[in-house]
Amino acid sequence: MAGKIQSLNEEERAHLLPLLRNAQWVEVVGRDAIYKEFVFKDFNQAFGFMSRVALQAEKMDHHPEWFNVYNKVQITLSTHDCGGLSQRDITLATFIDQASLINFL
Ligand code: H2B
Repeated sequence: MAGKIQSLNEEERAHLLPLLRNAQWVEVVGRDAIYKEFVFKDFNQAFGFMSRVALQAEKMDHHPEWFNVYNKVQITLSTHDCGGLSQRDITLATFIDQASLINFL
């Protein structure tokens, strides 16, 4: 493992959490994590999205907690190695938001 991953500090949170909220990510109650629900046209689009996210997650060695039924994908991001939100969650959330738009280009 490449060094101990740090939880986001107060300054980083003050800056980043409003931006994430603007992008429809919400803070999970009772846990240092963020959550967002994605709805696609059908299962094919949802699973295409999940495939892109899965490849990126594996590349980053940072994995989402997620749940899929048909066209809906619910995602929770947190860093188990630090017991809360880290920069890796922000990086993955940014990728996920980009990946979710591909069907609409
Ligand atoms: N994913 C997430 N979301 N948080 C982690 O702390 C994490 C991970 N750690 N994927 C990685 C794998 C770690 O367990 C392995 C051993 O590198």
